[in-house]
Amino acid sequence: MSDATINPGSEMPDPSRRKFLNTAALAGLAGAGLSVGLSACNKEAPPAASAPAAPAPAAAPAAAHAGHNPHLAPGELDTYYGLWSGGHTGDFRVLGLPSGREIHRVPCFAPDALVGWGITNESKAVMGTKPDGSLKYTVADTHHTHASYKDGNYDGRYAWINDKINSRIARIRLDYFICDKITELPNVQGFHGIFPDKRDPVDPAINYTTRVFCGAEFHIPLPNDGRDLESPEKYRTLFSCVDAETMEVRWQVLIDGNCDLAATSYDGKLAATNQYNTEGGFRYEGMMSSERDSCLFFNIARIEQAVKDGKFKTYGTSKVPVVDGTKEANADPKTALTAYVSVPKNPHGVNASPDGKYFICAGKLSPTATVIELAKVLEWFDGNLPELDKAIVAEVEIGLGPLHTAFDGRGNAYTTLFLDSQIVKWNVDAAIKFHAGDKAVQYVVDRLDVHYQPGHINASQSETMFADGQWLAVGCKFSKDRFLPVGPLHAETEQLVDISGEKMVLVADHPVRPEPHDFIIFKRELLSPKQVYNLDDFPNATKDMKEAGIFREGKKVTVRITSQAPAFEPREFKLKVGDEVTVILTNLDKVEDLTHGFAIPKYNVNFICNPQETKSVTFKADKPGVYWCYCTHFCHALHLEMRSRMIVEA
Ligand code: CUK
Repeated sequence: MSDATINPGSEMPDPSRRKFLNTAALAGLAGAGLSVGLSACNKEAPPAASAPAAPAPAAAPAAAHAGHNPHLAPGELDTYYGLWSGGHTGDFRVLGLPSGREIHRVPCFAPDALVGWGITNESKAVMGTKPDGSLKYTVADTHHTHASYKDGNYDGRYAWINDKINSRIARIRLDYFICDKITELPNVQGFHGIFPDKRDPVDPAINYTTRVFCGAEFHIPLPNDGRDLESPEKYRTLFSCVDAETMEVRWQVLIDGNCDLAATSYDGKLAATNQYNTEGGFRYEGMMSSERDSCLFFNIARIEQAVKDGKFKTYGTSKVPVVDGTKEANADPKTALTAYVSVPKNPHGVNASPDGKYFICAGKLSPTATVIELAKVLEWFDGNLPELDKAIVAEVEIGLGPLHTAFDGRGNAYTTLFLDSQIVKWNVDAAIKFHAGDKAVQYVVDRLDVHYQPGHINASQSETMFADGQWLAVGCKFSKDRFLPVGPLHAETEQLVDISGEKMVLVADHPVRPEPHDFIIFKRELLSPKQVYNLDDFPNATKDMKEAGIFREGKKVTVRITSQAPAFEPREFKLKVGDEVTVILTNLDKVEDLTHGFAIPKYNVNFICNPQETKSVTFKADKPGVYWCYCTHFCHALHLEMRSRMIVEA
């Protein structure tokens, strides 16, 4: 077991505050400042006046290096994409960087009035419905978003995002920037960490993502059907593997403790989750009673072999195979499916370094970062490392409340310090040397004040083998005085930092609607989105406006409508009260950016149809009268005249 080591040479902002978090003092964690500091992520404690300390003076803002001006001239395009989670808006956002401009929002888990997500039949089929046809869920809480890989870089196929509230994973197609599949994970609650694999652990030809790993945070009785409510020892969590193509759950692992964030190795062999509640506590005092928790590693090839060999159980109505990854069942390294590396107190965040060598866990309640060498974890699985914790090659103090870590590809790590409201830049190799005993080594390179209480952090290409060390963004949970006041709900600040030099330079503040957590940033060349759909992709398309019209089978009525600026076809259609109506709209316009909307007053219908796209809605004609269906998306000089008269006869 390694003890945290202190770098005497590193500049610490306030040594007395740092002491507060020393292990002995942690018993008194209920102290207001600390519980508030930690609350932004867990949303438990109410913000108190003591929250962020008096704002420290901002780092010189306009001192960007030459060539690193984040401000683009009108018409200039960004050089990076940023894919952002939307938090409890339930959406997925696309930013351009370095400008920080929000370009797009992709609705996933929650309805969206612009797109008609949750209104159209196609989106409802993705979101999931109850037997009466209404949406199964209308709330969500997205935290983490990651994209598919090939050869250690993003390949532009997919992104995935989690919904913590209802344990769902959504896939976003990055050609059209639409959510095309959502899967609800069985027998888990609080699905939080998510990470795609980067290649297959066994087959070298599969050098791209085929699995997505999902960690569940909250422990519950298994199955959670009313049994074992007061038997805490029976509460469990599962780690799940979802197939990247089919989006079906391939397998799950029963574990000790819980899951928080997730990471995967570049060789495809390992996935991991940090664990902050190995105690299985129900309240925070219980969740933080141990001095150390874990970073739990999964041996993917062995797990899949165990599933093949039929060594699994199922729970409740789920048919997903669940293998046993508990400590007791995996004591022998040579057959173990899992390995529990110890990490100080309630760690948060586990991040893979771009050189493929290390996973780094941030301490959260411990002021440390723990560096775990993956080669040594594999050695343990091979029976060649007698003590698993010898895989820890550094455990060094970096500041108060470390949460997430990004990389620049030059050997440096950048970790958010939630309580210190700082980013600390530290050198991984130097930290390893320091930990090994060379106390003269300075591993802390730089510190930067951010505004305020940072959570996630990421750098350009940081989660690939091609980290380019140019830009870094940090999601600050409190923004207080950074923007014009707009009442009690503040925006969050996504701050942009130039990391191309030795010193970090804060270059911009961007307000974002609450509240994104995680994001990735990558070069724009890695994506090639399409701007116009293909009519043939939609089996229900009306390919010619001559095929438009009303088709009746008893009370079931199908209205095939086409749009071509500035007219819908047909220009009017007649229904009878009691009809079950399906309107199928095909946008025949081929011009890029020529989107139409389709709204029906009083019928709660509005959705958009992009060029060459087809969408449908189904409703009951229950109100007699005249209803002007109109185009909601500005399309033409005669946009206001673009209507179709829906007549409902009594
Ligand atoms: S968690 Cu929120 S700041 Cu959900 Cu990724 Cu760490």
